[in-house]
Amino acid sequence: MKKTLYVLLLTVTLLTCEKGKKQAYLDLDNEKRPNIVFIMADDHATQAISAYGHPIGKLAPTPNIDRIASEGAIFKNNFCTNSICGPSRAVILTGKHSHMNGFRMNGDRFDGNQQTFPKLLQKAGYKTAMLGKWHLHGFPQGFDDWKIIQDQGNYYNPNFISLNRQTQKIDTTRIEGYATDIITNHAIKYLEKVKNRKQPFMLMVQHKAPHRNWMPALRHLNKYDNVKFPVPDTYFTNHYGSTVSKEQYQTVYRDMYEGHDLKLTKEKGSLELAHNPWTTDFDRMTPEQHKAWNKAYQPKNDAFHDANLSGKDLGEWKFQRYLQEYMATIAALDEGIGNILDYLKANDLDKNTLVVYTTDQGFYLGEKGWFDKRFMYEESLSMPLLIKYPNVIKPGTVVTALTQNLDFAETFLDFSGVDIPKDMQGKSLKPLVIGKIEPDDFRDAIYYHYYDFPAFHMVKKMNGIRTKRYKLIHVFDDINEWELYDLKTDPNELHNLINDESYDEVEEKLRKQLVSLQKQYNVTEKEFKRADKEHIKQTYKQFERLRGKPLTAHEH
Ligand code: SGN
Ligand code: CA
Repeated sequence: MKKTLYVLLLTVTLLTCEKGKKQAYLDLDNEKRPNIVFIMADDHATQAISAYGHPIGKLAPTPNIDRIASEGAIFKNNFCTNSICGPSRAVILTGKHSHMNGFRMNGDRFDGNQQTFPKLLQKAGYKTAMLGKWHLHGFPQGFDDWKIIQDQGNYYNPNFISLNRQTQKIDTTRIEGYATDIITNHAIKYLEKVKNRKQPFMLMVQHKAPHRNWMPALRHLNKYDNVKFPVPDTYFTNHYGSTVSKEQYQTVYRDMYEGHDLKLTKEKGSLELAHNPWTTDFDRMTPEQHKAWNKAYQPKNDAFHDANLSGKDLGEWKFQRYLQEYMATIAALDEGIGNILDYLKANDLDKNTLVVYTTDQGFYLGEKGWFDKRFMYEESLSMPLLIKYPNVIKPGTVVTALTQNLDFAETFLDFSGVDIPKDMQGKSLKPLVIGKIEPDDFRDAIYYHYYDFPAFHMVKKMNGIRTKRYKLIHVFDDINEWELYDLKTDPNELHNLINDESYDEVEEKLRKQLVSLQKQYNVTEKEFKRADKEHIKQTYKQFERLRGKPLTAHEH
């Protein structure tokens, strides 16, 4: 009897403790459905977010983005399925790989009639809104409110497109100001509108920043002029062992257009931009904005002309100008996120709102000599992901499991108590962030598939698999080459081990895993279609011509 009583008492105590613990961080059952604020940048590298601890991020901190990590969770192994803008957005909306949602590369058109998580949330009673960069062509569906920037959009005085509810016609309006600030203001206005509603809301805030060609806000034009960013060890490299790496057109010191990308002038004393192959924001600026720009840039451009750099010095100078502008463009983004977080808190919305920060894919900040994305190497495969949801996600949570943008839709549905459709291909991250599943039990490997060739930067089509330790890449268009990397011994992916016999067993296992993932995700032969040879040749020529003549002769 005594013993039974003891066991009963123990059980009750354990249950109470377990319940207490659950109430603190684990149990959502009694919670109201959360609002969701999904904030997404464009091309924001993890190296450039101080919460990720990279030396670049430390030199140009992002304190507001970091708040999401310190108040919630940071994902250390989050990856995209296809490292390019439109496709990543389509994967996020649908929870399906590119070949299943039909948006394989930027030129494609998103079939807006298909199932997306905003539509499912809307059906479940959420108010939904989409503000900022859409980049899927066509107009957003599944949103009660939307206002999007036209195509890639502009940093200065951008055009916004929205639906006029009265006339049912599309309105295009030029809004004066800086894109990041305008999008932030739209977001805050939206929060103001919905804050007292009973219905939960899901707001997508999608910035243009820090997409090429990097243009900071006027108040930040000189922000990092005196900061010297660390030049990556791999900045000057001959890409031994990787043809696809050799044949790209995204090398900082060869492919950045002097005027367009680096904002250099033709010569000392001149205000006229050097090589600038297509029109940019400068044509949209008001005379006052242009004046402020020139005032900030002319002294530094003149100093550049005086220095008369060449060779590696010029290459390193270009790296500094690139990083200074890229990081200064991020400054307004971080401020805007701070404003949104402050607004949520001041209006008592923070407790019941899940805030997410991410971007469409990773980006090179000079690693391997590059800018842009597309490759399956770490810098462009990785995606930042930070999530906070007070009282549910424990502050300071670090998630090391292999996760993907493929999982976002499922995660939002799960947190909102909406059934995850069977045809979605990712997995909810909810059990991971609330500590209900061990990182190693979540997923063994991720699948990657890139299609956008021949196109900007000439990165050939490739697919592959990444496990916790290894990466196997198959470049299947133009050439037919396999690459194998051991991320533990070679984190910079400089030594292709595909012909190293000591890795034969690893390779065999990875090839099998790749085949099985392709089966699991329904990847058929059709996805390996190669481009026409003549078309490839002509596109190489077209981009070769666009490279223009560098200001000072330099070769590497
Ligand atoms: C533009 C950029 C490219 C970039 C693509 C795709 N050139 O064409 O550098 O790779 O967008 O970017 S630019 O000089 O016009 O900026 S994406 O993020 O939209 O996929
Ligand atoms: Ca992008």
